[in-house]
Amino acid sequence: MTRTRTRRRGARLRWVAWAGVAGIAAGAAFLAVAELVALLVAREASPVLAVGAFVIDVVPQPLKEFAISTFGEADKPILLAGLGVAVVVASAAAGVLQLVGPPLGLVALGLAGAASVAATTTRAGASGWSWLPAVAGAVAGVLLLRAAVIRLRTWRDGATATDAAGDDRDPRLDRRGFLALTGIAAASAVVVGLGARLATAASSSIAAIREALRLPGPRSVVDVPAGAELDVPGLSPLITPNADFYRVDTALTVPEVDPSTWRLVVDGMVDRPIELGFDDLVAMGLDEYGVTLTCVSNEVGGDLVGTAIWLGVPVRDILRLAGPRPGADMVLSRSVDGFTASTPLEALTDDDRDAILAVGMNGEPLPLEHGFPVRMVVPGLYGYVSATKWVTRLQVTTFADDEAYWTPRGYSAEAPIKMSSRIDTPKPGRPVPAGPGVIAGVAWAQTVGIERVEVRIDDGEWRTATLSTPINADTWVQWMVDWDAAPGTHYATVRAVDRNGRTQVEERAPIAPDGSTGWQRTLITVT
Ligand SMILES: Nc1nc2c(c(=O)[nH]1)N[C@H]1C(S)=C(S)[C@@H](COP(=O)(O)O)O[C@H]1N2
Ligand SMILES: [Mo]
Repeated sequence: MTRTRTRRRGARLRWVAWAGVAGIAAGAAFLAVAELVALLVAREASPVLAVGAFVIDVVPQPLKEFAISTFGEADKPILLAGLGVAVVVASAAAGVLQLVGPPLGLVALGLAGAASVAATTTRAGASGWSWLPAVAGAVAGVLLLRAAVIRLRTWRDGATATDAAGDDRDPRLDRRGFLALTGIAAASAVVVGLGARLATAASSSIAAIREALRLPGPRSVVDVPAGAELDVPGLSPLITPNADFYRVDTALTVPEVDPSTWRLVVDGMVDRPIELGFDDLVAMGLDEYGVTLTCVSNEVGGDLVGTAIWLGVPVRDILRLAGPRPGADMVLSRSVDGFTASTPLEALTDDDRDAILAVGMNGEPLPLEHGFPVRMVVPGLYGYVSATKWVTRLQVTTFADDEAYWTPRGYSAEAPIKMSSRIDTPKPGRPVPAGPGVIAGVAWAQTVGIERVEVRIDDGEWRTATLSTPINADTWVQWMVDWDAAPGTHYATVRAVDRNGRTQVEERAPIAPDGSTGWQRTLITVT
């Protein structure tokens, strides 16, 4: 008796497990068909990546910051792996639902399709066909799940019927049909796997293309003056090595852009829309520019800031070829992945501001994650309104007519970098020995330049720090003060004054909507 019940429960579990397998096969078919259709008609509309990108877009900025600080560069692979697990579990659940309560499994797949369509079509850079991959995938998934579970049910009914005499169907046929169907779905999943593999291979081939790329030497180099770098252990280097340069973007996978097919379109409110290739750009002549890039998400004391020697061509020279029309006041730069930035036209045409299209960074072609092959760099403007990586289009327009990626997400359409200063050493939580020591860090006020940095220990007098000789007004300076560290705990506070005589804002402001303010105050333990 007990044995029979156990066996029956075991048998029931077996059908549930097969239903789960059918669901996973249907999920795989969904993705396989969607990827295939995406490849053919709408490359940007891969549901997995679109849903991942959607998650990135809807996640609030503080959570993004948390992900970046916790997982670092692995934040995106972790998101993808999490999505993968969720897809498998949800697909299996849809299969079981379809077995025990049809058509709930089909409804679940339909809802997944609708969610994918929402993600792919609202994605920046969505084309007119962006809905198709998810719809085709959902249809394939629904048809497969329906057919598989019908076969599973007849297989089950046949196998469990006590009297099969009245049934002329051979349960083995349904079993075979079920396994064949799920097998085909599994084969489709292999197609997706192969596709992913190919994409990976393509990305490494872009890496190889970048490795092989030889940029012409610069016509002019950045003059790094003597005394530009202070020698203090723990102080940020004057030039941030590429490997240590902060990375911030919304790209789930690093876009793969081949310089030989890269085009830059300059259009919108211009007299002559133009199109340039990579060689055309390089042929305009490359010069070096020292610029400190800053992210609007940089908290006071944060590390989303770095200085590089960029190699590039002034944006004004390119805009001049197209001839911006009167009335235009903004350039909407667009990346291959749909990211956009709104930069005041005037900041790009100003002869006194070195806004560039950069192809090189610290003596190398741009690293892939920093925008290979071409990105914008504009001194004095936060990255999200100026530093478009993998840039392919400059649309001359107006702030009234167009808005960029971050504007509807709570950030200002225009955002000059706010002057700030940072203490690099001593670090909080790292006690220093009593006696003579050094407090040092960096300070920036792009386009204006730092005049003075002042440091206060506890409630003492403000003391003027020694500054490194600046490269130019667009790069940060290093600063240091000697101090005689008395045992105990102390607060060090830093503030900067720019060359216009303005003092760094003391009042604390959050990063949204246009950048943080406040003086960094750090706790130092002296033992
Ligand atoms: N295509 C693209 N470009 C982009 C972004 C992005 O999300 N996508 N983020 C911008 C932001 S917010 C910043 S701060 C800088 C960061 O550049 P980095 O990653 O090279 O340091 O890139 C800008 N360019
Ligand atoms: Mo940023």
